[in-house]
Parts: sequence; structure tokens; C-alpha cells
Amino acid sequence: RPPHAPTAVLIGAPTDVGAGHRGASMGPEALRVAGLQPALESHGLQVIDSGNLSGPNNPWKPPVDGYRHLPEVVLWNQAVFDAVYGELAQGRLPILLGGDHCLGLGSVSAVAKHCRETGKKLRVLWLDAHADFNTSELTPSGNVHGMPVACLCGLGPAELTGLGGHTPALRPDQIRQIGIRSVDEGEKRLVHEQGLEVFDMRFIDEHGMRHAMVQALAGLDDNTHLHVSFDVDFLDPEIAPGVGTTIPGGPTYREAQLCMEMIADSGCLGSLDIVELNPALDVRNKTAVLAVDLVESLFGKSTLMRERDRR
Ligand code: HAR
Ligand code: MN
Ligand code: MN
Ligand code: MN
Repeated sequence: RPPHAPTAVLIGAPTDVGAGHRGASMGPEALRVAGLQPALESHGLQVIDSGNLSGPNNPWKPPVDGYRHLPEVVLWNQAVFDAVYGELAQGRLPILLGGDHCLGLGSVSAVAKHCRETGKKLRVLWLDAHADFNTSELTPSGNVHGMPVACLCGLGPAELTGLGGHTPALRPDQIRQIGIRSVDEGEKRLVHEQGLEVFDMRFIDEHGMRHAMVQALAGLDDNTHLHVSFDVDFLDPEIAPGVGTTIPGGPTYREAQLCMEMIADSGCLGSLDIVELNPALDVRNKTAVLAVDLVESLFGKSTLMRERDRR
């Protein structure tokens, strides 16, 4: 293990209040059952499992003013924000086990605050089939898991955009989206208007995952904190059926591996979300096992010795 590798902390957030399907609340346990902690430890990482956060149950109600379960979403995100911020302040590397992707809001808001306070540059990689850039006016569903990126950019209700005490938490130029292939009509306009840098599946088809990642990781330096928000529906549903909103035409196993390996090689990874895993829709936990395998690559598992270890 490199002497400066931080201790990683698993933080479970068992909820699906932001989603349109029940079941992502079982994600943290499925990742543990798939062996996430021993897998990371086998690569020399020190890992603490801090257990699960708690929050309100899913009331399973229709949207109100364009948001489903907004009070519950706020409470869960406050819990995630506090936990992630606390671990970063102790010099640890938080790994959020979701839960649906509305929790990316609490997690990234905490990382942004940590970076403001420590003078670090921040780059967020959003690995997802969806842009998650809806607002209450644009959303076709009211599900807040389709809105966290917009909220991070200051577009959303004050309870969510101001979580970290600074609005917006992020500038669009700090975000890179990868694997996108499902964007709603109004959402599409807003993505363009805000100037998000998106490496969608068309880009990956034409230029390859390697080129997408070279560009998404361009400009990182020793003072950059890299946050990866890994929505498991990023992956092609043929290999990852255990998610609520499958979209065909996602990255293959090899493309996803390369994506993770190139992030590991950057040496900048400082925090991670693993979200949207839905064990109720999975087949013998195989999507969780795949997610663990990819996260191992994200933390440096490789077939042979890596280039940077040889230098
Ligand atoms: N864009 C759709 C909506 O807003 C679907 C969003 C689905 N989001 C996730 N997370 N599964 O990426 O309802
Ligand atoms: Mn730090
Ligand atoms: Mn998402
Ligand atoms: Mn998604």
C-alpha cells in the first residue's frame, strides 16, 4: 500500500425516497454481501465500515409541487452530508453506499465544502445513463434522483441547493458526465444552457472510452480532489440488470473497466458514491458483484503492474 493512502470508510444510506422504484434501500447490504470491504482490503487499502445512516421511511406518495418526498429527501441528504463531511475532515476517503442517486447531492455538497476549506480543486465525475439535471418544472416524474446535478449547480429548492451553506455547491465546469444516454427534452436544453461537459454514449462510440477519459481527467493536478459518483445504471443493463431505470446501450464490461482503471491511474480519487443498485431487481446479486469488481479497479486493481508503479 502506498504510505499516503487514506483509510476508506463505508457509509450506508439505505433509502429509495428519491427513486421511482422501491429497492435501492437494500443497496448497502447487497454491496457488503458481495464482499466490498474484503475486496478493497485485498488491495492493501485500510477500510472501516461505519454501518448505516438512518432517516425517514419511504412514504410512497405522489409528487407535491414537482418533488416527490422532498422532506424525506432533505433529511437523508442532511445525514449524508454530515457523515461525508465528518470523514473528509478526519482525512478519510468516504465511500457512500446508496441508496438512490438523490444522495449524491449530500455527498458532493460535503466534498465541495471540504475542498473550499482546504483550498483543493474539485473535479466531479458523474458516471450515469442519465444527466440527473432536471428541475421541478422540467421533471417528468418528480423523482429527486433525476435532479441532484442541477441542485448542485444551484438550480432547485433552497433546502437542497444550500445544504453545504454555499450556493451553488459547484460550478458546471467542475463536472464531467460520462455514459449518458437518457436525457429528457427540457433537461437537454438546461444541460446546454449551463454548459455541462458531457461524454455521452455517442461520444464514446465515436472516440472510445479511452479518449473520453483522457478528456474528462484533463487538468487534474496534485492539489485536485476527484469525486466519483457511480450510478450503477451507467453500465449496460445486459451486465447490470439490478437497477431501477435500465437504459440499453451502456458501457460494456471492458469499457467500464478501462474507465475505472484510468481514474485509478490519476491518483486523485478522494471520495466515491455507489448508488442506484436495486437488489429487488437483481439476479443472484450479480450487479452488486460487478459493482464491487469495478470499484476494485477504481482503487487500483490491475491485471499487471501499472505503469506508474514502475516509475
Ligand atoms: N430523467 C428521468 C427523471 O427525471 C429519470 C431519472 C432517473 N435517474 C436515475 N438516476 N436513475 O440517474 O425522472
Ligand atoms: Mn482532504
Ligand atoms: Mn443518477
Ligand atoms: Mn441513472
